[in-house]
Amino acid sequence: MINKMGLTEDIKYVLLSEEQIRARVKELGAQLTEDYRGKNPIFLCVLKGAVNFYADLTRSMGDYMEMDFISISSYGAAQKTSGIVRINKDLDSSITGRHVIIVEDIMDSGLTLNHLTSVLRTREPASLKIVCLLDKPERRECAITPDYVGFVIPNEFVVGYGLDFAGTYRNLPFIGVLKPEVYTEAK
Ligand code: PRP
Ligand code: 7HP
Repeated sequence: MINKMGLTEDIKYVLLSEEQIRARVKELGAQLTEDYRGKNPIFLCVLKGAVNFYADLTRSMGDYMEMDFISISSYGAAQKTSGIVRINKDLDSSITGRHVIIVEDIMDSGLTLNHLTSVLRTREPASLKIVCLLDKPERRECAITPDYVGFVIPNEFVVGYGLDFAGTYRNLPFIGVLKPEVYTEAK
């Protein structure tokens, strides 16, 4: 249950401001432009959390590229990633022989991306890399690291800029930490 007090009133503090995010996403876009120059990569958006990052990152790519989208969900208990991923909407394009960059909002336990990359590798892309806006390495439960990271963050539950709590807060333009009373049951 969410005890909503108001979209911005529910936020304890801003971890990453709009300006910080904008500047870092531009840097990542410039880096990816250099690294993939002439390779016509496919940027793969993992719905839904990555949408805002994806829209900004792809617009800072200064060379040819293609877009595709995948919708996945985890099997298992509601709040806990199981690592077994169900594909709700698969890619439209073939990635065989293509350079693929998976765009994600956050790597937490790493189980989701661990599973997704093993599924995508069976399709034999020329290369497969991960760019994550946020990395929470303290929470990692498997041996995976993103190839490109926007920000390494502490072990706090964050929302905004695509990240949600129970489907809410994705539209916040910054990334913030929720007040505990928002998600703690009232006694
Ligand atoms: C979030 C996020 C990653 C995953 C990271 O997705 O977008 O896919 O959790 O967690 P992990 O590293 O512990 O596996 P979520 O299942 O919340 O779906 P969403 O993108 O639709 O918000
Ligand atoms: C998933 C997720 N979604 C929103 N905020 C976080 O801190 C998260 N970690 N893993």
